Amino acid sequence: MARAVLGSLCLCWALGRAAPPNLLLLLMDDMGWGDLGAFGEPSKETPNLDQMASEGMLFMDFYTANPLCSPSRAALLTGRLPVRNGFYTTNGHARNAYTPQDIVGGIPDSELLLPELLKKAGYVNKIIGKWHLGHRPQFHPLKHGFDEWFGSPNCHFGPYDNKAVPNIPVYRDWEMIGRYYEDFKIDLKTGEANLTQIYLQEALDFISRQQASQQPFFLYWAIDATHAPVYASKHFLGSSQRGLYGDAVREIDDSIGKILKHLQKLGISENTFVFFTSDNGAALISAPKQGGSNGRFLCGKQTTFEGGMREPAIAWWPGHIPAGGVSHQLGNVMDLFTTSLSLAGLQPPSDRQIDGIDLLPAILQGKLIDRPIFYYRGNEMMAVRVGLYKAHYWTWSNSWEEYSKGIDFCPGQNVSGVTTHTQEEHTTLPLLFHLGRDPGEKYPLSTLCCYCLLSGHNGKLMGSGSPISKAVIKLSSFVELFLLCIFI
Ligand SMILES: [Ca+2]
Repeated sequence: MARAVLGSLCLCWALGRAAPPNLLLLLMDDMGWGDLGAFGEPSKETPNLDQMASEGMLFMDFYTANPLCSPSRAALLTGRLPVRNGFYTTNGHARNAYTPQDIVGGIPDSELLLPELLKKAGYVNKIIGKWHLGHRPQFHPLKHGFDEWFGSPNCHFGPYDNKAVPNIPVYRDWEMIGRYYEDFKIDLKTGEANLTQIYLQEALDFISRQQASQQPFFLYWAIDATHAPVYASKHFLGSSQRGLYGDAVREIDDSIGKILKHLQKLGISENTFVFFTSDNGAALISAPKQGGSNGRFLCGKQTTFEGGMREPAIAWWPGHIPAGGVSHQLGNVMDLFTTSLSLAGLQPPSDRQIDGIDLLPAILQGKLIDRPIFYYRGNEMMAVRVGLYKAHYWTWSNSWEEYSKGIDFCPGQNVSGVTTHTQEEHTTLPLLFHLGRDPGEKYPLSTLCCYCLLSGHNGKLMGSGSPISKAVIKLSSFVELFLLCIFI
């Protein structure tokens, strides 16, 4: 294999093309848009991430494909919406799908994951941390393109009764090497756990090995210290103004600083494309002790309001990405699939619909690519963003039944008629917001003046083709009509 890779690299050089860059994807778990100093978090406790942003490019309008761990990660690794890659359910309208340990499903064999495709360009692929795309043998990451794994198939929930419900396993490659709470301690009383340090060391070792072997690598660093129950190692406990959650963020920030410095020390920072983001918005249900901040955005994890879907995002590639850039390109975790393939000199698969786009024109040349953002919750497209307009076709936070039990995805953030506890359909007349003037989705634009106009444009609004193209036509038409209403 090494000979084959060297052969392909030599071919690249012979053709005058640079070798493909290493790919390092730093994926946080439940970290919110408002958790970084660079995004305005007041305690300014993320100096390394803030420096990464100042040396690279901040993405202010970057989204996940679903506000929950499993479908978000499936979308990232397949470049496809969860309704295409199978990570949705039909047993409850707008119910987000995920894969706890008592679920038997997982990523279908028919899906092509990013590491499977990167192998064609000679990449060595490693996942460190949380997989969450199924725990049965057929769903193992090494069956889906990864060459190495250190981490777990699930969240670090527990501790469980080791007879009826065993603790979550931790793997090194094919082998289960222990379990959370038993071999990999998490102290729920103090919040102490050494896991981020272990994940950091795994990353440093892998990067060193790949640099020594001169093989391009894809490292998917999917750590989970900011997912409840949040944890930090002893050195970081009590170090944050924000409590235990902030301690976890500080340790992650410190670790990312060490990883980036390691790339520089090895002399490969200019040949390593690094992207930092999160899988979904902060879990306000657990905040402030066990959850983060979504800044001024509405609600959090599980919802399709901005707080559930908009993610902190930073691209870093010294010598290639201009320092200090801020992009308002509408981006999505699915774009990391297509962008990574582009960096590797590969084409996305042509036998299926890919929803991610290549962000390199935005990252390297500052271009703005016109594209919509679809906000899915389970099997339902809840909202669409085009430009600065966001139209909700459905609104829902959670059920009255859940809410009455104290489960609140929007604590302290009730917006009448928006953060509803019944599923409200607005497909005939979407609830429209201008995210530039109203990023918190507090003030729906008046639709009354447009109603008669809309009812006279049913043919145009219905459009044809797929549900998604229909939705875009709907939103575009609606926005046009809305603007028309402003000026008449
Ligand atoms: Ca998550």
